[in-house]
Amino acid sequence: MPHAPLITFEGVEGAGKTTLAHHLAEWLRAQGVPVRLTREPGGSALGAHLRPILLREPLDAWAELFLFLADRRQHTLQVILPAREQGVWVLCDRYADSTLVYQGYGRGLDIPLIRRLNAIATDNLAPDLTVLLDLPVEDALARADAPNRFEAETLAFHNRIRAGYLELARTEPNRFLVLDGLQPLEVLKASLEQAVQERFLDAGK
Ligand code: Z5A
Repeated sequence: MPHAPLITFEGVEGAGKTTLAHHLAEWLRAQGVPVRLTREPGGSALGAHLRPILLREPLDAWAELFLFLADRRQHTLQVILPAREQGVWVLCDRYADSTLVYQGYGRGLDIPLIRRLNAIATDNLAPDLTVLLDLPVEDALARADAPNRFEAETLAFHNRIRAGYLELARTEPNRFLVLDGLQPLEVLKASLEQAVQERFLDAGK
């Protein structure tokens, strides 16, 4: 039996990832699809300890990278892989692409090295679909409900994040679904439902 899909949500802070991930979970459950909604950082028991450190404490860039990777490895092995093996779809608010763009494009750490470390942290697991909500960073940051230490970064930092995501999406057009995050929520929800219907639900009939 093929594994259940892993769908990840990415974008700058305040882009609307959490809102859309929750919507997709509800929409799938209403159709009888079993779903595990999770997030990074913080999706595992270890992650619950790491999340406040990662969002609040001043950290050296490499220390920050290693903590995000530790969170991902534990989350992948304890939560994501077991769910998929049981036929449960996994919807994850941020995953390995966040490390590539924030620690790579944002902090300037070595991107090929981050790819290799991500491969270890994810046990070579790649999302079946990545939903990228793209919009100008000024608009996204104005929406963010729960500010964290990344919000204090310069606009240039957040623009590197946006550009990094768009570059990743260009190199993997089949994996990424890029949505215009400035569109009204109802339009975004309908686009996502249609994409998931066509890519996974109709394909499985
Ligand atoms: N990070 C990292 O550096 N490296 C890594 O490997 C990982 C993460 C995994 C985690 O922050 C931080 O860790 C993150 C990157 C870094 N920081 N930054 N920047 P987080 O998990 O606490 O938060 P977040 O993921 O960055 O963002 P968020 O504030 O939770 O935003 P969001 O989930 O994208 O947006 P939202 O909560 O769904 O929506 C925000 C508000 O906008 C809300 O009131 C919505 O009702 C509203 N909204 C949403 N969509 C729309 C539309 N379309 N129109 C109008 N209003 C909307």
